[in-house]
Amino acid sequence: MTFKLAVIFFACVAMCYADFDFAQIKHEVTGLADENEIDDSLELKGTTLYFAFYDNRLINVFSFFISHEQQSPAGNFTLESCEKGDCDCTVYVFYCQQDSTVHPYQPKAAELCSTLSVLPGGPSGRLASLRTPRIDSEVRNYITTHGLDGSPCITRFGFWIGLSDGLVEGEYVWSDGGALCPHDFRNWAPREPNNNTKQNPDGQDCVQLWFRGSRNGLWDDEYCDYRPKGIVCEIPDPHCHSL
Ligand SMILES: [Ca+2]
Ligand SMILES: [Ca+2]
Repeated sequence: MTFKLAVIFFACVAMCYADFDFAQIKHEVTGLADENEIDDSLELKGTTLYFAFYDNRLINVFSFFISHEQQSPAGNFTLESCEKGDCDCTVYVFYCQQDSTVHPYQPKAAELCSTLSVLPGGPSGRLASLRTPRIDSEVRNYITTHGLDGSPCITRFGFWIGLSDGLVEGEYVWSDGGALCPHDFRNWAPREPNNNTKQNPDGQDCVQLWFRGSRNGLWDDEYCDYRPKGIVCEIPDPHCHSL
């Protein structure tokens, strides 16, 4: 905690200098950082520290972000659905916040999901489609009951899910290709989706489970490449294997 406060303090100090050479400032934790400090802050393992230089002199760390070449999941659970005796399963896989340097954020999240499968060669994953109240509440409950809804898992208030209106504004499509039809289940936060254009004239086309203030995972349309997010993937598992 003390270290975090120090980071915030030096972030403010760093912002006062105009002549940073940003080409010099990225180093892995295992590089320049003091090993004793890292051992005292286990939550920082696997993160990237950013160091600020002025006149070729290291003045201090000014920020840090979660950084993984290939993130490890923060958890998963399986939902079984049965109809007339036939059952299949979907595995929901959760990732904490993306590396802030990996752009564009939501497409990269979709790409990560597509690398997943329950068995080699089996159906591949995608960003999660929360089509029913049951799926939506189970996913949101998993996030909150496992403490993934805030720091250190996420610091930018949300998790990408597989819903977007990137092709036609206002026409939302799930990652499996199905449309969100007028009478389908939806769980938008109050006054969302609003296609806010404040940060990008193209608006907001990528949906997140929003964990800011009292939203508690209600849906929000977000800029697709403005803030890194946690990720909820789904993997079809027709034969209900266990991971
Ligand atoms: Ca939109
Ligand atoms: Ca919005």
